[in-house]
Amino acid sequence: MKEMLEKIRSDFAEKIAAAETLAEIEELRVGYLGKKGELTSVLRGMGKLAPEERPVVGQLVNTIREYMETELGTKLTAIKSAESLKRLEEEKLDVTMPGVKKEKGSFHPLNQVIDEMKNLFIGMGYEIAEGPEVEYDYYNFEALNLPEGHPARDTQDTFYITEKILLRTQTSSVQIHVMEHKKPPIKIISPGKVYRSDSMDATHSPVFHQLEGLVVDKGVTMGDLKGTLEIFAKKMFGENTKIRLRPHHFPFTEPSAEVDVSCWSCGGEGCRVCKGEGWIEVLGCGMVHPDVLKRCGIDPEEYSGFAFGIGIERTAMARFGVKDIRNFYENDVRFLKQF
Ligand code: 2U9
Repeated sequence: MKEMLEKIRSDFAEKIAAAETLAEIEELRVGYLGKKGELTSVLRGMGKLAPEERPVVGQLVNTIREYMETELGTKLTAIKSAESLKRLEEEKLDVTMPGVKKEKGSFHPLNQVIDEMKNLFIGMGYEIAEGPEVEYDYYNFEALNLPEGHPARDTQDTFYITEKILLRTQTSSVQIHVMEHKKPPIKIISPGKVYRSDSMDATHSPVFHQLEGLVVDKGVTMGDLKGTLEIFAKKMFGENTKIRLRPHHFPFTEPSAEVDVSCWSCGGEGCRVCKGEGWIEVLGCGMVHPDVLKRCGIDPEEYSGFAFGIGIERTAMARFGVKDIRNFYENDVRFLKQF
C-alpha cells in the first residue's frame, strides 16, 4: 500500500510541475482529490485493510492530501498572477501617446443658415409651411401677379416639365397654398429648394435655397415689416446691425423694397466684404399685393400682409466668406469640414 501511495504522490508531483494552465490544475485536483480521484479511492478501500494498518495508511493519505492541496494552491496562485501580468503587459496603455482623432461630423453650411433662420422665426411665432417643388404655373406665377407672357415666365428662367407644370422658381407658391386653405391670421415661413434655368457659375446655381416669410392679419403695416426685418438682421448679423430699405418693384408686393444690412465686417464704413459700400443686400420684401390676397379669397379691405424672401446661398456666402457657390454642392469634405 505504501508503495502505491508513494507512486501516486510522485506521479502527482511530476504533473503539477508540468501544469501551466488553470484547466490543468483543475484537472489534477479532480483527478486526485475529487470524488473519483486516485487518492480518494484509496480512502474508500481503507475498509479492506487490517485494523492495525488503517491508522498508518490514513495518516499517510492525509499527509499526501495536504501536500497535494498545498501544491495545487501554490501553482494556482502562480498561474493566476502570471496571467494577470500577461494581461497587464498586453493591455498596457501608454498615456503619453496622442489620442485617436475621431472625425466629427458637422451640419452643411446651408443647413446651418436655414436652421438658424427657422429657429429665429419660430421664436417670433412663425410656423413652417412646406409644399411641392414640382408646381403648377398657376401657383408659381399667375397667383403672384405674373400672368402669361410675363418675362419672368420665360423658359430661359424656368424649368418646365409640361406647358403647365414646372419646377418652382420661388417658395411663394407654398404661401399661396396656405392662403387658399387657411383664414388669417397667417404667420408662416417657407424654406426650401427652388430652381431657375441659370447656368452654373461662381454666383449662380440652377438649384438654390430660399426662405420666404408671410404675415397676413388685420392692420398689418410696413412698420411691422420693417420692425420684423430689423430683429431678423440683428439676430442674424449682430446686435449693432442696421437695415436700409431701398424702393423696388416686385409684381406680388406693393410697395416693395430691397433690404441691405450694414456691413458686419466694417459696421458701414466700407471694406472688402461689402465692396466699399458699407451695406450688403440680403433680401427683398414688401406688402402683399391686394390682388394676390383677393385671388386667394382674402378680402384686402379687411386684411393686409407683408412678405419677404431671403436667398440662403447668398447669406451663407456673405456670412462664411465663400467666393464660389459651387463649393456648397460638390461635397468636398475639405471645404465642408471648415464649418
Ligand atoms: C406671397 C406674396 C409675396 C416674397 C418676396 C422677395 C420679395 C424677394 C428674392 C430674395 C432672394 C428671391 O432667393 S431670392 O433670389 N425674393 O426679393 N420675395 S417679396 O413675396 C411674396 C411671397 C408670397 C403670397
